[in-house]
Amino acid sequence: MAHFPDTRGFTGTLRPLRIEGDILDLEIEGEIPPQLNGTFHRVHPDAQFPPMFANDQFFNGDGMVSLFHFHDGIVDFRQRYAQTDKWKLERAAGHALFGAYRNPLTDDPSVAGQIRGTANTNVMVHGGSLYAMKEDSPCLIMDPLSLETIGYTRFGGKLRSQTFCAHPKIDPATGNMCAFAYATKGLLTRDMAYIEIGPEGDLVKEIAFENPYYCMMHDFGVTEDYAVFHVVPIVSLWERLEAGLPHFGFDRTLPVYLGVLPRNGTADDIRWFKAPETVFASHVMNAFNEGTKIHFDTPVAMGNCFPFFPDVHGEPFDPIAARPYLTRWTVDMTSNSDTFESVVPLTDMIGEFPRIDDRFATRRHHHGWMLVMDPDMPFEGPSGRASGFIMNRLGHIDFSTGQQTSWWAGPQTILQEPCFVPRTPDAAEGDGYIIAVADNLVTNYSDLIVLDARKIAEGPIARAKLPIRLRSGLHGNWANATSLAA
Ligand code: V55
Ligand code: FE
Repeated sequence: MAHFPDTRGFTGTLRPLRIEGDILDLEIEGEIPPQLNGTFHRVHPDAQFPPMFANDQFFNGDGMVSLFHFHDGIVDFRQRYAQTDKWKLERAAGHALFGAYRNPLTDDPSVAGQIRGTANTNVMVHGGSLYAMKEDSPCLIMDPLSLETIGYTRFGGKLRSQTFCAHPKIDPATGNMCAFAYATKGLLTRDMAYIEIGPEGDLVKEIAFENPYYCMMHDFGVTEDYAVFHVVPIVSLWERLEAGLPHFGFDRTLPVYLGVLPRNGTADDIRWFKAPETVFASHVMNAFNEGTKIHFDTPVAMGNCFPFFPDVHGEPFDPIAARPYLTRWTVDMTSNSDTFESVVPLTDMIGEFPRIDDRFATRRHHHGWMLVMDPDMPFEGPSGRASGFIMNRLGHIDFSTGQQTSWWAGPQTILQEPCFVPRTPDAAEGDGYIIAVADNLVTNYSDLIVLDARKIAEGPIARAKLPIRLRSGLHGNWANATSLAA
C-alpha cells in the first residue's frame, strides 16, 4: 500500500503523478500551426513507489517521459515511465530498493552493483532513437513514438565511461551529438570524458581527462572548436555518504573554473581558467568561439541555487543570492593569464532554463529564451514551493539589438523549460515557435503552449490542453518528423 511522505516534496503541487497513458487529439485552444510536424519530448521525476527516506529529494524520482506528437494541426499525448534497471527491479519487488540520491550505501543489499540511474533529466532524439538521460548513469534508449524502453547503451560496448551527461548538444555542422561524462570511473571520481556520437548513433570520440575536483558537472558548452566545462563547487565526499548527508553540498571556499578542451585535441591541451569569484552556475545557453576567444553564456547566481544541497560550512540558504542572471564569461586560449578575460552581465531578468535556436548551437547566437522569475507579480498558487522559484514569465533576448521582452503567464501559472521550433527547416535564426508546458497551480491543469518566438509578449497563439497537471519537469526537445524517420 503506497504511502508517500507527508512532506512538501510529495504533497500539494509536488504530489506524485505516476500516470502512464495516451490521449489522442488533445483539446486545442487557438490554432496549432499546421507546419508544426514532429515531436516534443520532455521528462519529470516521478517516484514509482514511495521512497525509502521521507527526505528523499526531487532529483531522485523515476523519469516519466511525456510525448507531444504534432501532426496536421493535431497534438497527441503519450506518457510512459523510462524503464530503467532501477525501475524494473523495484517494479518486480513492488517497493523501493534504491535509497537516497546518489548514495548507494543506502540501497537494499539485493541491488548492490546495479545501475542506479533514473533517466529523469533530459530526453532527446538522435539517430532515430530517444535518449533518456541522467548524469550519474549510462544513457537509456527508448522508442521516440511508442516510448517503449529499449535499454541502457554503451554504444556497442565502445564507450568506456560508466556515465553519460544529461545535456548533450547537436553540432549542426557534423550532426554529431556532443556530450560529456563525469565520475566516468566510478562514484565521486574526478575522471571525465568528452564524447561525440555520430548521426547514426555510433561513438566517434571519447577524450578522457580529469577535472580539478569532483563536483556536479551538470551542463557544458560546445563551440565549433572547443568543449567548455564550468566547474562550480557543488561537491561531495565518501564521508558525506557514510554520514547520510545529501550527496552534494556547496563549498564557497573552492574556486570556479572554466575548462577548455580543443575538440580535436587531447587531455594535455585543456586549459583551466579561474573565475574572479566563486559563484553558482548550472545551465548553459550556448557557447561560441571567435578564433581562440571563447564566449560562454550561463545564468550566474552569487550564491547556491540548490537549498537541498546545503552549504558545507553551514551558511544558511539565501534566496536572494540564489537568483540567477544570464552572464557572458569570456576566456582566451592564447592568453598568458589563467583567469577569465571578462564577465559581462547580459540581462537584469532573473532567469534560468536558457535555450537558443538549436540549429545555431556552437556558433554566435542572436536569440535566446529562458524562464524568468518576476517577484513583483501577484501569485495565487500555493506558496512555499520546494524550489522557492516561481517561474512566471517567459523571456526573450535579441542579442543583435539588445532588446529584451517577456510574457507574464498570469497569477496562477508557472512555466516549464521552453523549447524553440523553427517555422520551416531553413527559416532564419529565431523565426519559429516557442513551446512550453504551463502548469496552472490553481485549476491543476497543464497546457502545452505555443508562442511566436519573436513575439512572445503577445502570449500563446495556441494551447494543447491536458486534463491533468504534469509534475514540474526538467528538460525536453523538439524533433522534426523527418528526423524520426531516420
Ligand atoms: C539537476 C537535475 C538532476 C540531477 C542533477 O540541475 C542536476 C539539475 C533531475 O536530476 O541529478
Ligand atoms: Fe539541466
